Amino acid sequence: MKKESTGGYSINNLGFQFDLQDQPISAIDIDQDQDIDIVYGKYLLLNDSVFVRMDLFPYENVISMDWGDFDGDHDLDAALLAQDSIGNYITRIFRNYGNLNFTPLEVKIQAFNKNGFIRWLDYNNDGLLDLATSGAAGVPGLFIYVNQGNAFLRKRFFRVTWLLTLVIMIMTVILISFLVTWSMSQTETGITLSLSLRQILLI
Ligand SMILES: [Ca+2]
Ligand SMILES: [Ca+2]
Ligand SMILES: [Ca+2]
Repeated sequence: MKKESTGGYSINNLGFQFDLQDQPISAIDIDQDQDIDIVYGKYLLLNDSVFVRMDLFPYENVISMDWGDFDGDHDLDAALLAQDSIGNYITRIFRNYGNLNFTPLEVKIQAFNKNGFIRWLDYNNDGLLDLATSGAAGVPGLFIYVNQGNAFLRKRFFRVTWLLTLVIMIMTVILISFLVTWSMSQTETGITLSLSLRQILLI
């Protein structure tokens, strides 16, 4: 491990080289030994006096990753957006069974065809972590998978296009109201002019 010092920080080069330089980084105590470990993309750097690198997830490119105890068993589970070796985009929950055993859940989760983002959050404040993902499956969207307990997740989703449609509808209503008002004012002006002309002619 190389060390250098700069501006109050000391830099430790862990000495690892990776194929990709833009992978998400997490710092968690994955083996619960009180030492913080590092997850970089698909790799685990296990902190065991020195960092030991090992494969953790079966993907080449991890796009977004988050950790949360969605099943309440006091260990952190992973949610990933990733690409496999042939470029397929995958959204997956990996349940932590301990001893570095992470197993993908058989939960149908939206697969995207572009980059996205993933986060655990308690969407409905019921104490169970839900999963929020953004991505594009035809059109960009935000999806929330509501944790029903017993490791069962149900999908709900909000499409960006719905909001766009609502904005277009509101703007259309405003435009029609404006046109009707303008048309009525034109009609009233025409009547006024007509009456004025008639009055003039009568005079
Ligand atoms: Ca550890
Ligand atoms: Ca857990
Ligand atoms: Ca919840």
